[in-house]
Amino acid sequence: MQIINEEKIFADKIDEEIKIEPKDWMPDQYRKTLIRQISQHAHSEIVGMLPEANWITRAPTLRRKATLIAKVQDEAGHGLYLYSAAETLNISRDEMLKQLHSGKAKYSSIFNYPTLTWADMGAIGWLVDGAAIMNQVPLCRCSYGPYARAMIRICKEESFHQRQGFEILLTLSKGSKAQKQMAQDAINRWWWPSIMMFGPNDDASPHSKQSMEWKIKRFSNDELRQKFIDVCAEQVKILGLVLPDEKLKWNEETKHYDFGEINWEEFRNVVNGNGPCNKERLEARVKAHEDGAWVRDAAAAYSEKRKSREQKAVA
Ligand code: BYC
Repeated sequence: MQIINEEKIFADKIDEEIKIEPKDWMPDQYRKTLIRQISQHAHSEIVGMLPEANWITRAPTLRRKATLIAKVQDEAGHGLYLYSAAETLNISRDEMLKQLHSGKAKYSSIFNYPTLTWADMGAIGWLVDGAAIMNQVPLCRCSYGPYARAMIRICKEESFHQRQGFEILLTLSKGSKAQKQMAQDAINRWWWPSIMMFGPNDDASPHSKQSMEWKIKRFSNDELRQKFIDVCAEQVKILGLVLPDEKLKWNEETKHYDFGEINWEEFRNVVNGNGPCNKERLEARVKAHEDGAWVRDAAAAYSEKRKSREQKAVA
C-alpha cells in the first residue's frame, strides 16, 4: 500500500513539474536511467577534454591559447558537477570511473575522432558545442533536480564555447585561401559525427519513450537533430562555407531542412569501441587516473589529519 502511495506521489510530481530530489522516493528504473545518462554525460565531458587539449601547445596566438585552456578547464568542471549529481543517486565516483575504464559505460561518440588541424578547434566549438547546447538546454528542465541545476551553469559555459569556435572559423574563413580551405576541411570531417551526437533515430532509440514520459528528456533525438541542422544550415552561410551534404535543402512544406542519409554503421562502430581514437582515448583516461593516484592519496591523508586534529581539539 505504501509503495502505491509513493508511486502516485512520484507520478504527480512529474505531472506537476515538481522536481524529484535525491531523498524522494523514485522508481528503481528512473534512478538507473539517470545514473546511466548522467554518468555517461560526465564521462563525455572528461574524455572530451582530450581532443582539444591536443592543441593547447599549438594555439596560434596567446589569446587563442588562454581561451582554449579556459574552455578545456570548463569541461573538467562540467564533469565534476555531473559526477556530483550522479553521486546523489547512490553510486560512487569510483564505481562510475571503473565502468568508464573497463569500457562498460559509454561516452559521446564524437570524442573518438582525431583533431588534425587548428581549424578543428573551431569546428568542435561551433558544431560539437553547438549540438551539446541544443541537447542540453532542454535538460535544464529535466525532472531530476540536481541534474537540471547542474545543466544551467553548464549551458551558460557551452554558449561561450560555441561562440569561440564560430569565431575561430570566421577568422579562418576570412583569411588566406589555405586557411579558408582548412576551415572547410574541418567542417567536412566534423559535420556528420556532430549530427550523430543526438543518438539513433527515434524508432531505434530504446530509452527515449520512457525518458520522455519521466521528463528526463523533453525532445526526441530526431527533433533535436532537426533543430540543430536547421540552425547550422543558416549559420554556415555567414562563414561563406558549406555543409558536406548534397541533399541539404530547405523544404517549404515542412519548414525544415531536408538532409542526407546518416551512416549509422559508422555510428554503431564508434559506439562499440571501434572508432578512429577509442583505444587512444580510453588509454589516456586510465593513465591519467593512475598517474593521479598520489594526489587522491595525499588529499585523503590531509583530510584524515585535519579530522583527527579537530577531534583532539574538541576532546
Ligand atoms: N554516443 O536510447 P538512446 C559535450 C547510446 S559532452 C555514444 O537514444 P538515450 C562536450 C545511449 O547511451 C556531450 N553513445 O539513449 C564535452 C544508449 O546506450 P546504453 C555529451 C550514444 O540516453 C567536451 C544507446 O545509444 N552529452 O558536449 O535516451 C567538449 C541508445 O540510445 C550516443 C550528453 O551526454 C552517442 N552520440 O539518448 C565539448 C547529453 N547516442 O546506455 C563538448 C546527455 C546514443 O543503452 N545525454 N548513445 O548502453 C543524452 O541526452 C542522451 O543520453 C542521448 C542518448 C541523447 C545522448
